[in-house]
Amino acid sequence: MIKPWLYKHQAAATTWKVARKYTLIAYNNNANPYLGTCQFYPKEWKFQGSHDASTWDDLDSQTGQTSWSPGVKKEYTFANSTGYRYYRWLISAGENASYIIIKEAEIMEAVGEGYGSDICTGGTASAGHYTGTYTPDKAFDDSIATESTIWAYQSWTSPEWLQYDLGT
Ligand SMILES: [Ca+2]
Repeated sequence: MIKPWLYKHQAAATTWKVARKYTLIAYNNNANPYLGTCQFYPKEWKFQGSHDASTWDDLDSQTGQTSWSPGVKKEYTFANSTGYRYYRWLISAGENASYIIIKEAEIMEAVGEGYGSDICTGGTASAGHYTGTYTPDKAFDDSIATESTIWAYQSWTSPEWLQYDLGT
């Protein structure tokens, strides 16, 4: 006989998503009406997965990411065979000390020969910090339409993180 608690635990584990790709739209050379030309993009980060939001496994590491163009979505793929509930970008360097900004972030699983659609839906976004109304969920709202649909942290210090909890 299968114990109910065991069955429930196994069922939950099978829903964890195995991330194999992410995309980022940063903030670079945007003509801001108040700040002028801005370069507030991340340059170095690790993409990590976790089962408990406490212990993290490194899945991807990037340095020297300085070739951001306005509105361009940068794509990163990596090897991974483990499903996680939590994923985050642990940002260790940015171009500018004034702000760190992400306009939009996506995470995908491998599907067939390619990758599926964004799995960051129905869960909970969080970050180490944010400024004003530029809350972390704005990095996952599928919009780069206006200056208000961004996650931003002013006078930021390293390390800073942007996280998505896919839920149970
Ligand atoms: Ca957004």
